[in-house]
Amino acid sequence: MISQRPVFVTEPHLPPLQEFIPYLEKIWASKRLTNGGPFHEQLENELAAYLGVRHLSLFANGTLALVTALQALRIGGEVITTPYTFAATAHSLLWNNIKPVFVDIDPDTCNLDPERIEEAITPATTAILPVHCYGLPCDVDRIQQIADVYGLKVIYDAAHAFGVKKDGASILNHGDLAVLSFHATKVLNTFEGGAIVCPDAKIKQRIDYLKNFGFANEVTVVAPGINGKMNEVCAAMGLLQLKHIDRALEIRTAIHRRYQEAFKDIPTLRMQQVPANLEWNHAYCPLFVHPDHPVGRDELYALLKSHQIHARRYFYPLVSSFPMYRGLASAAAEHLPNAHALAERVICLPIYPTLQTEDQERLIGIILQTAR
Ligand code: T4K
Repeated sequence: MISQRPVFVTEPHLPPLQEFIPYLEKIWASKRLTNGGPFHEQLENELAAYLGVRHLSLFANGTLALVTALQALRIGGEVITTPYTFAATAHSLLWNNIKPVFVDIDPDTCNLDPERIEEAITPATTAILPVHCYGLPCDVDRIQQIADVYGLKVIYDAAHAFGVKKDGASILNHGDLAVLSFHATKVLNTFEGGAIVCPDAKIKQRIDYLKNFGFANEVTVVAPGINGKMNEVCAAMGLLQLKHIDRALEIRTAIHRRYQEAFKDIPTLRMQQVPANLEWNHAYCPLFVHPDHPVGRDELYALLKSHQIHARRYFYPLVSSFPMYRGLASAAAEHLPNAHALAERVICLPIYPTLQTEDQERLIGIILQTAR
């Protein structure tokens, strides 16, 4: 009998519970729950070493990290960003009273198209906030060139880009700052969590103050900071996850390869090309359904749902279509043709380490049926 258990776009990776208990016992014994405890410090060090970055500052979630990264660099005015992302990217700008300026994406990478950035720069532009969408890197060299010419800061929303390397080097070292998410749905999760990757100790210091109400010491408050701290339970979870991450990444790769193999001969179903010099994390598995495919994207989404397979249309609708953004001149559909086309075609297929092969084969079979 064919299984009909529900399958979601993702499922959090959870190491065996008994491996987590010793961490909890330590927290119970020390009564150190938050405010930069020992697990917090250990995770900052271990993550920096694992990722190949100089410094990072842990956060309660990726959104607070984004908001704080903008504060840390004193960004204001206008910031160029992508509409093809999760709401948090642009929302972090509004929370800082910054005007988002949407620029179209490259249809192959789904990332900000560098060739469209310069025309969006005005005297009010202070920074670029690109997203390494699905964990596939932006054109970091071209973006840095533009930023250097115009004197702009670059903050990468690297929420999807945990562990991604190009030519053997971490993609997280690009830009002035890069922001990670460790949300339950991410490649490495701490239940909720995030981090800012910092190039030097000085900016990390400022960020550490900002995430702790601006306290520099017991009696000195240097900025109107926020409470963005990661607690000890989440930090402990991160330490345990690090022990399992390499295996989890291997399984993701194998799952992605099975999808690629299954759809490779169907011209109306496209998956992204992964450059040979890239160590990708397979954070998501977007499939692009061409308008000539016998079954439309939304029909396919509904068909999968009827089989208890809950794929997701990341990122539809575009952020630029949300009510708080659609009045902006840069949100007009005619400026964002590639982003609109991809948002209409994309469906993200389930990919996570505990995805059962039989479930993956079942959903591949349903999709293949639509091609006949
Ligand atoms: N920048 C970018 C580019 C991002 O993608 C995100 C977050 C951020 C910034 C902000 O980072 P955080 O502040 O979140 O750290 C999910 C996530 O909530 C969100 O973190 C993520 N991006 C976004 C792409 O996806 P939803 O609304 O799709 O989540 P939800 O609750 O529908 O979860 C999706 C599926 O995952 C569920 O159908 C089942 C499964 N799931 C989810 C959760 C939360 C579980 O099995 N267990 C769980 O605990 O946004």
